[in-house]
Amino acid sequence: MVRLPEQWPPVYDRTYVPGPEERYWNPTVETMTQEQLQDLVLQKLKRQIRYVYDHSEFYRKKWAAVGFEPGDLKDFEDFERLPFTTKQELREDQMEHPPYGSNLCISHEEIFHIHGTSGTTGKPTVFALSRGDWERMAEAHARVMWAFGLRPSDKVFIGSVFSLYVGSWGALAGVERLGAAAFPFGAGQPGQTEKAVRWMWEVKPSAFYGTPSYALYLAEKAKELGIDPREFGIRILFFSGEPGAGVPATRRRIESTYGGICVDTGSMAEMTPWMANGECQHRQGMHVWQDIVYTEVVHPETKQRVPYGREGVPVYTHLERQAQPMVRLWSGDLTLWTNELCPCGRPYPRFPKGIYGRVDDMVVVRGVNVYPSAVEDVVRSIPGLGDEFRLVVSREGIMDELAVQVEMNTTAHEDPAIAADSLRQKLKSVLGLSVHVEVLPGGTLERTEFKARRVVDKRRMQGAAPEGSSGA
Ligand code: 8LE
Repeated sequence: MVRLPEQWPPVYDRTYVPGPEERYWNPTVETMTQEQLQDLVLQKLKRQIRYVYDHSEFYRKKWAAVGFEPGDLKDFEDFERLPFTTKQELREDQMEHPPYGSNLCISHEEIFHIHGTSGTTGKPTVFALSRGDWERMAEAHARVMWAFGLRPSDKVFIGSVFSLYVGSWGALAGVERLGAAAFPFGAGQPGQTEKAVRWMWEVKPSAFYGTPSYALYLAEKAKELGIDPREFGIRILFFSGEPGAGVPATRRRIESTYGGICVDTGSMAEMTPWMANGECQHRQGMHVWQDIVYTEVVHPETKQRVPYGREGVPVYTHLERQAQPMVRLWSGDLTLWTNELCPCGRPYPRFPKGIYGRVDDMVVVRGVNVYPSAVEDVVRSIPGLGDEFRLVVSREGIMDELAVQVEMNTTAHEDPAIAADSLRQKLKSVLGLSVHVEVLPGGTLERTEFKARRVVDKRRMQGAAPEGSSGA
């Protein structure tokens, strides 16, 4: 039986940093067997659930509907009786009980940080954190960052939007806790990408955090300014926010462009700043750091946990959060999980193919489910093609048509017709669909400093109901 510290939530020694040669930040947990880990997770889960029950009106109400009380929680199956929580539900609750909702488990005086979403997909959601939450999430970030190779000697350029993007704040707190130098540069202001290139060239950061789309755009800008991104000297680029770092062809492009390793991390803003998912330096897919955030992968329809080796929707539960804990938060994403051990030896399950994307981003064309990330993998595996692309879905008569718009790489010498042909054939074999390919000159499609939106579904504009799916 693994012994948990007496306190819940745990209190970590803020001054502790392992020696640079140490493999693990928290060897006690990271070298457990899978059985020991399960045991630890269950103990933490019981305490988190008891805490939530005692402090959150939101969950007490939800759980009363299924007749659940914390004493009922003996094993993971008991836990699976609890209803899911959706983003929509949290939003509605915050509208009814502004601004934090009825899931605020601490007093207003105890709030240490307030964050929120930018509200691109609806009304913004507010997140409150206690001081202890902030410290624990910084610790969690530092632990995952250590696993992918970040050390106190590193200089980390944070090239993502601050203000309402929690990912940037989590990265900053983690870098500070780990003892590396943080350069919280941000992104998204007019002219900032050009400035980023100049600052990076000047300061020579050894690590970069942002979105994969932005890293590719930044590299393009650097080349326009006559700078080879390899000259920045970056050895680790880590990402969250969208698929990309887990898409093999994108990973290869980022690595060959910058000369550093590309690392995938990330879950959802509601879960972060805790880093729930993140790769180690072996980069065999994101580890699901179960003792930080308990993650289940469940079948989108039956809503039952799927066995390892199967695909499903990640569902997240905090294990160390006081202010606004999430219990069984439905992500609406799709992934595949495995518990085959990674060469790093950590006991955590993994998402070996990353997170494919939101179920909402998936388009159904002639009965085939198409994720933009699958198209991305094909586009970026063709050398003559640029990094940017769009999926345009329309309806011709009663038939759905998928067109993929791509750009020629500005420095490529390939014949556009040959590149288009090769793309058409590869898409056909990967998606099982005939796709119309449109090759555009380099620089035609809009770039993003944040997360890319690459699907244009004209069926919606045409008033036809697309075959599609939605999350819970
Ligand atoms: C594939 C986790 C964070 C703060 O970086 C973030 O982007 O949170 P946000 O804005 O709530 O967006 C969450 C969504 O981004 C997820 O549901 C998923 O669709 C996508 N996402 C985040 N990280 C990844 C990702 N998709 N791979 C990732 N590594």
